[in-house]
Amino acid sequence: MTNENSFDSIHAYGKWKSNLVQAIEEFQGWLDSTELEESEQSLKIYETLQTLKHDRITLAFVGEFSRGKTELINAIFFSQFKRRLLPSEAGRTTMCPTELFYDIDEPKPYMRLLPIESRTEDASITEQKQDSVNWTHIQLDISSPENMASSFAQITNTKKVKASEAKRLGLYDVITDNNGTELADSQIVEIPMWRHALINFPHPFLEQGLAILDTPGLNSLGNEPELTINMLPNAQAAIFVLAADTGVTRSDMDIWRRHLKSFRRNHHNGLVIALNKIDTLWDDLKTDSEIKSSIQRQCAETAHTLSIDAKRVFAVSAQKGLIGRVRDNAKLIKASNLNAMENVLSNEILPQKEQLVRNTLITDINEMMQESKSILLGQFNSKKKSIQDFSGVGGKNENIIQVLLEKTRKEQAIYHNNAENLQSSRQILSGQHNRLKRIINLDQLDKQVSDARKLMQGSWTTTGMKKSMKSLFDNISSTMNEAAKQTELTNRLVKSIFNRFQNENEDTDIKPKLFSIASYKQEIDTLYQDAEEYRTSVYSTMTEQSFVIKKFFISLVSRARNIYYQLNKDADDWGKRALTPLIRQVKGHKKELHLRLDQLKKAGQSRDSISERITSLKIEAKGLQKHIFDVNKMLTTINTPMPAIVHKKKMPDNVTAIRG
Ligand SMILES: Nc1nc2c(ncn2[C@@H]2O[C@H](COP(=O)(O)OP(=O)(O)OP(=O)(O)O)[C@@H](O)[C@H]2O)c(=O)[nH]1
Ligand SMILES: [Mg+2]
Repeated sequence: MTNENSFDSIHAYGKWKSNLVQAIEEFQGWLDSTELEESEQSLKIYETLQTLKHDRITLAFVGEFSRGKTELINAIFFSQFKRRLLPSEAGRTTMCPTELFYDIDEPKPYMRLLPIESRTEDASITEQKQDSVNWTHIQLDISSPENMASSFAQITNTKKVKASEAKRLGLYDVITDNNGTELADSQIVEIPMWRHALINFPHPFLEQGLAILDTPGLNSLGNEPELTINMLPNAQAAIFVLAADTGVTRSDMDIWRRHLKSFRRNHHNGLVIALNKIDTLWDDLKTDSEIKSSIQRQCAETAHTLSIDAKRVFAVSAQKGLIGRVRDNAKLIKASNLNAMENVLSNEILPQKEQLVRNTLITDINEMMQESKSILLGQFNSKKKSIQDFSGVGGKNENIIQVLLEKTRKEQAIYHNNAENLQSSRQILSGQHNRLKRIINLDQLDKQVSDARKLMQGSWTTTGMKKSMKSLFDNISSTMNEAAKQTELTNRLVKSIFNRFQNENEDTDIKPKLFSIASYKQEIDTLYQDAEEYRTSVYSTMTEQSFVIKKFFISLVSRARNIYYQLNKDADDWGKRALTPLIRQVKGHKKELHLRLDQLKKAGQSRDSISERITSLKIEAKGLQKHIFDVNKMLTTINTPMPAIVHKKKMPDNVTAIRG
């Protein structure tokens, strides 16, 4: 493979992730062997492992038709097949959004196609993905690139239907011919055969968790709101593809304004501009430096038009890159400049993704490991204390045992007191937490949603309908603000409970895990902006009202519900676990003290049992030490960042002039 180096970091990311999975699986077994395991913890670990294993990094290719999006995908990812794998031709080619990924639950390569007629159904594409019966399933023969290419050709299929059918499917509101005359309902138009394509493919990058989203040009984004509202915003990175032979046209600008500006707002570094087809500027009658400056000029103009940093614009040739890689022609590969763009993508997206995984998944596991470790450390210290006490008793008189008994009983009384305090704190916390749960209650949200739907359906004007859309999202946002305030109060209470515990038990050092609502609030804020964009879009004004309402609920409202659902679930989990570290600590101590007391009593009766006891305490302490050593190792693994990829080669410019 000639393009191996550019995406080295995908392998590094895959390796990092599989180390995490391994350490977390080890932790699962470890918890079992230490008898510290609790059902809530096991569930959380199971969920984390599932999320990690299924986690994907999505890279979306967006742009007007025929700019070379699919050709870029062929060149970047599939050149090792020594042919053009995905259909890329002049004119409109890709007719439906196409996702390429690796399905770890179903490793047999397949392509699934969702019929265009599903647009009239209530289920979103995300929901449709859960139910494979609605999709046309095609097994892929990966032993033959020719067979694969012919299967992939189906993505370009169209069919002829009456204009009335195209309207029913919400593909058009008004259909006109080239002269702008409206077509009669009975006239025939061409529409895509499929609504969405899924390709499961064991490509090394896809196996590491990369997913590619190829989108068709020509307003397909506007036609499938779910693409704009769900799939694109959820991608980690996007490549906006322009072509040097056309320059930035009005329809390119339209796509940029409507779909990519908001993407850039939420993804900072995740957006790259590919100024493709630079080979069309290669001119045998010009010198290399003349060509280079003309490419540079076009890049600068593009950056200026889009108001974007010129460093984000990469002048590339997908076609020459593909040919170069297929034929192992190093000069052509260099001239295509694909490496430069690939390096930026792989160097910027993956570290961001790593950070995200770290913040969302690893934090919880890290806390669980730290908490279990601190319990074992407590047990270890207590064993050490007992060993010291017993060793001190040796051949001395009864009094010492009495003193130790007295001391242990006192400690026991303190812990008894702690347990009672904790019980009453638990009740107060539960009151506060219930208040939070009442605010984010899903039934309440469902009622708001159903009221809004009735209002919208009953509304006579587009303005009335849009007003109801806004007021629903205003309500959702203000509920989130209220929830944020209540969370703050609950967190304050948890902190004070932990502080008090710390003051009463000097040798413990457990930090509280606070609940943060920030990420849900951020998601709702983004959704609010997306809803505003949808509400004010040309699509929602131009398309038939019932279709606009349907899409609004399927795409945007269901997303809000998902965020609320997740928030409820996470708040519940947290509520159950907030005081668990303290409760476990108290329980552990209680058990330990009970044991010590028992042994002291026995020691008072027989001298022999003392040395036996010291021996078994030493064995137990050693066992604990081993457990602590193991969990430390797991902690190191999960906290080790993904190694930075050092590129051996000099990073190429984002402009190249050498011709192939
Ligand atoms: N000269 C030249 N032609 C290219 C380049 N990249 C793509 N093309 C050609 O441009 C045409 C369109 O390419 P596609 O990859 O199908 O474009 P697309 O953006 O995927 O188009 P849709 O699928 O219709 O949205 C094809 O004939 C490609 O061979 C390039 O770098 N240079
Ligand atoms: Mg295409």
